[in-house]
Amino acid sequence: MAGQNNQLKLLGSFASPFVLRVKLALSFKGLSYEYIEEKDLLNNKSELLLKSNPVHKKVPVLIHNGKPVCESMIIIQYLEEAFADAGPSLLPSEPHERTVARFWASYIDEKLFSSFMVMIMGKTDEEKAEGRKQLFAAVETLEGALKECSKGKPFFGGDNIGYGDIALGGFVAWVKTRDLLSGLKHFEADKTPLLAAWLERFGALNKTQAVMPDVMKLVELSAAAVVQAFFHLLATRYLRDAVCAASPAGFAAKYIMSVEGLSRKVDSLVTSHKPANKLCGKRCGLAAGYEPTRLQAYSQNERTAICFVAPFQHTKQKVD
Ligand SMILES: N[C@@H](CCC(=O)N[C@@H](CS)C(=O)NCC(=O)O)C(=O)O
Repeated sequence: MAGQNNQLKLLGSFASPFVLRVKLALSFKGLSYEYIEEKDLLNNKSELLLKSNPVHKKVPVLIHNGKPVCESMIIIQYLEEAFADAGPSLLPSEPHERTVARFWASYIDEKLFSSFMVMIMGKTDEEKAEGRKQLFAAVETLEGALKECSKGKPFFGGDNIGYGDIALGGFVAWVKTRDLLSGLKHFEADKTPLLAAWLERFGALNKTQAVMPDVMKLVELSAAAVVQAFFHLLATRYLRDAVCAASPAGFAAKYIMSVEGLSRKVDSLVTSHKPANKLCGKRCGLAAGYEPTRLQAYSQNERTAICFVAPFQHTKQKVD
């Protein structure tokens, strides 16, 4: 445990896979720390973050006795060295095996994460499709890596969690979120059986569950981003008036729109509700408290419709 002379603080953001890596490592090593959430990472970084990571201005930052350490995998290496006696060792002691573990961790960032980002943030549908293709290719390569590193044992680190498990483990919550949103399995049991089993096994560990973010919160965050992007498309100048709140119940449900003038752009906003599931057309507004099972926003001008159907899927279609 970090004692009085070993004060640890972690600057983070709950949805960040990189922050999750550090939380996982601290959890497996049994180190206690103070967690400080960046409240508005994208628009208003805290003084402490700017001071602690002036180069990248990103989380995670680990502050050990006042000294900051930045970059998730560098933080893991630091924890290994500074707290060598705490918990299991995450890096193998044999130099070549150590290097192999570092190689795959860097592959996860360079190939897996970058193609994942293209898949969700790509500017065009083609770009996103290319991202998805590259992601699935990277996952297949990683299946081979797991086979090589684990040597038939459950984890990249063998019998215990290791450096590769932490590197990939940061993404577990987002893999599950994307599975829910897309209806796809990113680690498929028939194509990448080792990774599919790893995902379940890793996610089920107590020390993982202790720090894993709530997947439903990530789903809601994603759905809120989709809705915002859509309304940005439709009504850029009204975006600041559109408030999108997500339901804790599951489907990103309660859209409270105080959107004056949106009717000029969105011609109909149609919802159907539980339990009667009856269609009730509403112009430009959903009252707080609804739990829509289906939400459709339709724009004559843009000739597009976006449709959110519980649970968690959305489709965007051209309309005639
Ligand atoms: N390579 C970095 C990536 C860290 C990173 O991208 N952090 C994001 C949160 S997921 C961030 O702080 N973004 C703020 C920004 O881009 O301004 C690491 O491994 O720590």
